Amino acid sequence: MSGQPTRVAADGAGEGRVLTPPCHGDLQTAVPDAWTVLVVDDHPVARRLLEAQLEREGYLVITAANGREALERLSGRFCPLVLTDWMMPEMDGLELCRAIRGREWDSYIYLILLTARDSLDDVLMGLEAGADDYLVKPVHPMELSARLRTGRRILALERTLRDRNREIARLAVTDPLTGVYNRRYLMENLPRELARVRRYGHPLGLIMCDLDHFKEVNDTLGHAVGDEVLKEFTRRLAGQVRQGVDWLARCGGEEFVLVLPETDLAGSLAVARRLRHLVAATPFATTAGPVRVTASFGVAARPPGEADSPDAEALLARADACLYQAKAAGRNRVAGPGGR
Ligand code: GH3
Ligand code: MG
Ligand code: MG
Repeated sequence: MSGQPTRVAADGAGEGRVLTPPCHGDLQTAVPDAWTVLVVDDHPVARRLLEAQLEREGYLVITAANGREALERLSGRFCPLVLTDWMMPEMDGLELCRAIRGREWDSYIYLILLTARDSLDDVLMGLEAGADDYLVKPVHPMELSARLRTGRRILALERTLRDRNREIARLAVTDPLTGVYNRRYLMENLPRELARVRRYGHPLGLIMCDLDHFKEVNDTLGHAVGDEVLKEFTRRLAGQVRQGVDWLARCGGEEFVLVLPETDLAGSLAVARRLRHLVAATPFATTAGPVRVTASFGVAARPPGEADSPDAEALLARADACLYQAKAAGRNRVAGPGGR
């Protein structure tokens, strides 16, 4: 492994990989993926020595001459490891520790105080201020190296936990079969979307759709093929929505809701007609061969302005009533308010 820094991910560590500590006696081994260290010291010589050592070990090093400068650097570029002196003008290392702990960051910042102050009181005060580790100057390069490695181990662990929590949160609002949002997400987020558009007097469209005679697909071709049809159905729908604006939720077995913020009734009806065509026009490719599928669509919208402000339940009920009309009128069609 070369001592040169490798590519750095946005948060300063190597693409979310978990770092494994090197084996014993290997303390000078280069950092596997470049991690960024912010070195804070008011003494230019001390700063340069630390910088040289850490760069030799493969770290990407950023420097600052006091706490205030360090905070500036951190707000410009997130840095997971901070190695700071205590005694500095303008803002000392203790204040820096407190300031860092008092803010929200992208992820955890591992803080090491490196200072000439060596009394027990100092150590306790430093750790109390939020430092994760406390080193007394002069520190042996091998010890500094090992302490930073401890920091990386903790940061890697924190990152793994954060990724898992994110994944759990994502799974809690996702339908496992189709990958679109589930009913829980719909019921939590539709009121939020409605509150937002109401505040600005904007419209919001809702399309409820249901596959026609889907039970027959299951009965004749089997449940697994039915699943394939459901997946292809959501793929076709999802391919038509505006990325990052519209969203699709599965709210029942073969029933889906498409939420179209900033879209009025006419626009929502146009989208529904396009989707109906997109489903009916081309058979679905399945492992049992091509299957002809149609779906029915019920459309409702919150109009722009203040006049009509249905809540989520009311809007869903309107779309559902229209869907029922589309089914009753023969399926494979779109129905809106007033039979449009
Ligand atoms: P309609 O045109 O009136 O909507 O008729 P339909 O047959 O589509 O509606 P019905 O409500 O009678 O049947 C829905 C079927 O959807 C029955 C159920 O087994 C099936 N279904 C629900 N969830 C799933 C699923 O996850 N996978 C599969 N393969 N089938 C499902
Ligand atoms: Mg100093
Ligand atoms: Mg159905």
